[in-house]
Amino acid sequence: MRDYVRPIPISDPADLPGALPLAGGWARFTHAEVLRRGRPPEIVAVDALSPGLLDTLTAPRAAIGGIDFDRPRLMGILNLTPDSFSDGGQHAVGTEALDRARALVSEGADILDIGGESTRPGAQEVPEAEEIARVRPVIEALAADGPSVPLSLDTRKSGVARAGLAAGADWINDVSGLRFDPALARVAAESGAPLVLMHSIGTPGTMQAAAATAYEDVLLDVYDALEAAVAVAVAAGVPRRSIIVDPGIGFGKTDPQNRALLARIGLFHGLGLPILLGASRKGMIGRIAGVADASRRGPGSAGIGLWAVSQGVQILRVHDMEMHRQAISLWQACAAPAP
Ligand code: HH2
Repeated sequence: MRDYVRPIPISDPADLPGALPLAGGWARFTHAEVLRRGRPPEIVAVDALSPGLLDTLTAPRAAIGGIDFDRPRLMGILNLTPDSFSDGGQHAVGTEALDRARALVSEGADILDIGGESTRPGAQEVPEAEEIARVRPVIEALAADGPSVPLSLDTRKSGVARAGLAAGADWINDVSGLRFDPALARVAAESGAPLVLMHSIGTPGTMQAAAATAYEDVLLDVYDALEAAVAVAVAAGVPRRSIIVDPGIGFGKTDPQNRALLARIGLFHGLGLPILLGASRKGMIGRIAGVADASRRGPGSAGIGLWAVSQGVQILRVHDMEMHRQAISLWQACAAPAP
């Protein structure tokens, strides 16, 4: 039976004997939790782990497209959709979208994520030509005259990715983890674009109904699925060092399943790649914190964001940029006080 090893991150300033850096970043670990299907977790000290695994868990993650991971990074969401769950229709018009992009970067965005198809639960697929028509003008304008941060294109479709990259997009963000359109891997390979592989099941239309029965152990199943998606991308020619993984909060997961993933999100450091988390304004925050209006879920989103940073997660995909930038900068100032 396979062992899954989760480093137990520490953000305390104490000089703990034997503590190792987690993914070369701001958190450290002295112990790990060994998880096995159907068995209780076992806690082991780092010296019980194999040298190869320790290398994977401790090595600094390679910089991707000019972004290094010695500090937490923020990806600002720019939805060019009339129907996104939290900000639908607000930024769909050209100049408004550009203003919003500039505001996100001035408030702290390291990367912009541009999307022309809502993937909220129940959303309908957008035809490729329409998705291209939504994203291309904004990408062209941002590439020509926008803030100088990488532009990520949130799409499941190889045709949209190809058009977006030609217009000036830098990264591809695929919420289907290469399940929707396997040709997307070749587009990433040929262009050299960094590729975010997110875990999801089914389609936005079917995923929530499937969640209840989809997993034997949600954490370990999502880990296996992301590992397999990374292998598919690498086999298609995408360099491993340009892949980012994301457990896909809310994509075919119930609230208890989302919480199981968030609680032990550090397990994904075992893949040896940067981790991205997109929990911003999602339904779970509304249900747990009692906030029906998605646009008012910034504080709950930042709460999850700080938890993720404490677990060594490298990139947060967020709507409320200023709130996250402030929260993270103060978290860091407390965790690593000036000498
Ligand atoms: N979530 C959404 C869209 N894209 N990409 C990644 N990598 N991770 C995520 O969690 C993720 C994502 C859904 O959120 P949003 O863009 O705000 O809404 P919508 O899909 O309705 O446009």
